[in-house]
Amino acid sequence: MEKVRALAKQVSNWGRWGADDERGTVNFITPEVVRRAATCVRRGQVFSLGLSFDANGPQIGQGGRVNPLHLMSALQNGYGPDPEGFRYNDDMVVMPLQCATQWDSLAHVYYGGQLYNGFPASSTTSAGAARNSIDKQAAGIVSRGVLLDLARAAGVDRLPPGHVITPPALDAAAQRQGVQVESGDVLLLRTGHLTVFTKDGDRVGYMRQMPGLGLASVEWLHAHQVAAVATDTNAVEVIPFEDPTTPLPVHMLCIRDMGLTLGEMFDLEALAADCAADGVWHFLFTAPPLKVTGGVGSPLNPLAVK
Ligand code: UVW
Repeated sequence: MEKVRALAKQVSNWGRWGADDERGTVNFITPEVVRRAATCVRRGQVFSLGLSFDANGPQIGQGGRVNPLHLMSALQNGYGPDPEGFRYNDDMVVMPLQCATQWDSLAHVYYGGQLYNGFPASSTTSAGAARNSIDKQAAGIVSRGVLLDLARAAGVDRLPPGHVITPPALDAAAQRQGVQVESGDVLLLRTGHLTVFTKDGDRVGYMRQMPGLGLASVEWLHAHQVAAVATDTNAVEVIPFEDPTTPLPVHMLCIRDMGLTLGEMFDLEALAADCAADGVWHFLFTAPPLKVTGGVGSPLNPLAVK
C-alpha cells in the first residue's frame, strides 16, 4: 500500500477541475477533442464493442455477480376484445450493472475512506452513490478512440494470465501501429484474453486470472492525459497482482486518485482485425453510460466508427 500512496501523490487529479468535480479525466474530452474525433469517420463502418447481455454471459457468481435474468413482463397483451387487434410485449432485466461490458464509475472503488476528489466514502449508501456516480458522465463518453493491440504487438493471439503490460510495451505498440495517444483520447487495450471466454467457453479461466496493466502504467496514463481506458478483460489490471499484499492497485490509483473511468470486458476482436487490415488504429468512439441515478457502473454497448 506504501507504493500506492506514494504514486497517488504523483498522479492525483483532485482539485484539477474544481472541488465539486465528479467526472475526472473525462474532462480532457473538450469540444475540440470531440470535433477532432468526428473527423476520424471515413468509411462509415460501425463496430459494436459490447458483449451480449444474457444468461450465457461471463459471470461465475464471484462477488455476487451473476449473468442477466431476462423476463417477459407482458406477453401478447392487448387492450381491446378484438383478438386480431393491437397487442404488445414488454420485458425486464435483473442484472448487476457490472456483469458484462461496462464502465466503472468514480464511485466504484476507493481507499482511505475517500473517493475521487476527496468525497467521503459515506457518500455512497444503500440508496446509491451521491457523489461520482455514473450518471454524472451522461454527457459522454464520446471522443477519439485509440486501440493498442498488445497481443498483436507481442506476436501472439492472447497475452497469458499474469502478463504485466508496461509503459515500454504501450509505447512499442503505439510506435508499431503508427499512432500517438493524445490528451482526451479513450484508450482501448486488446490483450486477446476475451477469447478464453468467447472461443474456449472457459468462464473461470476468463474471470479469475488475466493479463493487464501493471502499476507503472498508471503514470503513463496520467502523463498522456487519457480520458478513459478500457480492455477486453474483467479487471483492466493484471491478475495475479504484482504485489499479492495490495490487490487492485491500478483500480485504486486510476479511479480514486486520477478520476479515470475504467471500461471492462470490451470485445475488441473485430475492431482489431479491421485496424490491422487497414492500418488505421483511431476512430470515433462513443459509449454513453445509462443514466442510472446513483449507479456505480453502467452496462454498455460501446461503438467505434471508422
Ligand atoms: C472489482 O474488482 C471490485 O471490480 P471490477 O474489476 O469489476 O472493476
